[in-house]
Amino acid sequence: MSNETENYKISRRGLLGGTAKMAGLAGIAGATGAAGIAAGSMLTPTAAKAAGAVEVLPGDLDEYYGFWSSGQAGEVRIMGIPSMRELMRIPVFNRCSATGWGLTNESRKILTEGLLPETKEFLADKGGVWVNGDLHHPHMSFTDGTYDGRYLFMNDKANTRVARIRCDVMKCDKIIEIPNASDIHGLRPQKFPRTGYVFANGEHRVPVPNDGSILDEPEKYHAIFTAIDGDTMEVAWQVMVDGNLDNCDADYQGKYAISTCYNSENGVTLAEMTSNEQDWAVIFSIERIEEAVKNGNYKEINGVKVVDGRKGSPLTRYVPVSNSPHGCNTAPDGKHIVINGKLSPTVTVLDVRRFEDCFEDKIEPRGVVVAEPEVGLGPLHTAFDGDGNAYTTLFLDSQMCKWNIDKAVRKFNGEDVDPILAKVDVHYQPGHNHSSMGETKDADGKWLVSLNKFSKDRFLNVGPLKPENDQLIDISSDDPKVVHDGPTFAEPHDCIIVNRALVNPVNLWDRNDPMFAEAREWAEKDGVVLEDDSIIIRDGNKVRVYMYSNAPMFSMDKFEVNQGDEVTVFVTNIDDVDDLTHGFTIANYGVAMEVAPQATASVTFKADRPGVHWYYCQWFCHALHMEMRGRMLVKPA
Ligand code: RUQ
Ligand code: CUA
Repeated sequence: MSNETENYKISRRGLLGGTAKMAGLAGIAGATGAAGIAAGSMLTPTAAKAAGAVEVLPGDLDEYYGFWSSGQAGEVRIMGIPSMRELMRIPVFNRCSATGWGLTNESRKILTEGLLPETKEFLADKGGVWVNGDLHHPHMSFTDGTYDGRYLFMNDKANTRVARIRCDVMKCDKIIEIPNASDIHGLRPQKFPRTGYVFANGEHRVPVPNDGSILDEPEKYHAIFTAIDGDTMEVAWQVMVDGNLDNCDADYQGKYAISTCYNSENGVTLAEMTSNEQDWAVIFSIERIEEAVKNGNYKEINGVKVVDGRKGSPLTRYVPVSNSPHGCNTAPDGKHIVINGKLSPTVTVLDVRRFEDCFEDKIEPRGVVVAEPEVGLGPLHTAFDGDGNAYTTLFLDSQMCKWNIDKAVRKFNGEDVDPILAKVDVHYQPGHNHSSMGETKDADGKWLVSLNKFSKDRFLNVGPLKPENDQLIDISSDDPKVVHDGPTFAEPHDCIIVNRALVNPVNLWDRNDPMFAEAREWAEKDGVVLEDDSIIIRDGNKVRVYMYSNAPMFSMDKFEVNQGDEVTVFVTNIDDVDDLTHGFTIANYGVAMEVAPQATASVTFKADRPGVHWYYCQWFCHALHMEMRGRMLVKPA
């Protein structure tokens, strides 16, 4: 590294220096401006090779699945790690042109059945489904402290929802809207004994009930912590809290959940929200909450049991930490929880073994703090290896800081040790990071992904909107190294890296899959065999068209309906060959759907445009794929 770079780094620190709080706010206000970048050692491809980068050759399979969120794009992406190849996209809160998510009856059922009545009413003249979502945190279900490959759960900050993906077929199967809360942000599944609960933080405070009668009485605003039953996808209970909940995590004992909590001032403007020197980490006692619910110590609000966990309640403890903490990460040692300072250059380490004493008032809430190392400017999230080390992203410094938990605890106790082990430049402004198996007890310390919000000069210029930059860091040695840059579209907030042995998706759908249970019910009612029949059932002005697909043909090469009919087309893909997906698109009708092998998909539309309309298969399936089509005749009324 040149002296110039060194000097630049020092002057940048000096520039942002002052109080940590000012530095933080400056960074946020200016999106770090010009000062935030340009420092650091750029690792050229050759340098990466020299550093012993791995290569996943064509045809070789990755060792890990990566599950990536996509922020305001609303979907989940599957990556291969360490190749960083994008393998698949799973539409969740977004709509998808390729698969018909949001158009097909199967997806619309999932997108609508969990909405609150008032939301359904609100959406009634807007197409019936939300078209956007803001998906931050995808996390897998756990059994005994490690991933079990059953489900992925994720939040929607934009429209206050929580969704689930089935890992056998890699499709979303449930979406629920969370009542009483506003904007679900932090989300984590219970790690032990199993998931169990999925914990979801309602971030913004809103009046409860939010009926428009209150604006400037912040004392009537509340934030809500929600526990969802991950098996049934129903809200189990909620806790009313003080402050704004940000991120959360669960312990490895099944006793507590922890959330970072800013705005202890309960303010509604930026100045009000940042005036206190300290905010909180809130500890939730699951046992005490369940007890309160069982004993009837709750208020039923909008059909949900809501307990009072505000400051002073026996159900929670508010641990003072520095102003505006952000990430909340439980270490694989099962003992430590790291609260990331954001506006403070420190992280605060809590010891789970002291929580019981804290709830029994044997120690002050602050007594659960066992370390507070200074890691650098803008600590947002922390990941772990299996050797007691932590890796914290530094948003303002554009670095990843590797530090040792045990050394940080010893230093806190007065010993003269330096817990900081290494710093790696990342490009630029990292938010989340994640290590291979790092949020489980099986953290293996091989890979770390840094999800960087800015890519600036790292890729060919694509115009004013730039991709983000997900960097892969080899953490298997004492000298962590960036080995890959991976541009991504908006905005992978978070990801998890799961050993491939734990994820076993199927290749073909099961004909009895619940995903198309309704199609089976209709077929049964109509006396139709989905896999065998090509038939049109007329039922007043409702028309049901049943056909199957078998490369390179639809079983029906034409059908006729009348203008004004409500038409439902069911397509069953009877091919039972890996990778033989068909599609069904009707030209100039806004109809498109994916039909994977052995699946049934259906779509309902109004045939209000007369004429001949070709329907065709939009998934390249065969040498005669272009010929895989037929005609719909809509006879004028
Ligand atoms: S948050 S960049 Cu939505 Cu997970 Cu921290
Ligand atoms: Cu079937 Cu293309």
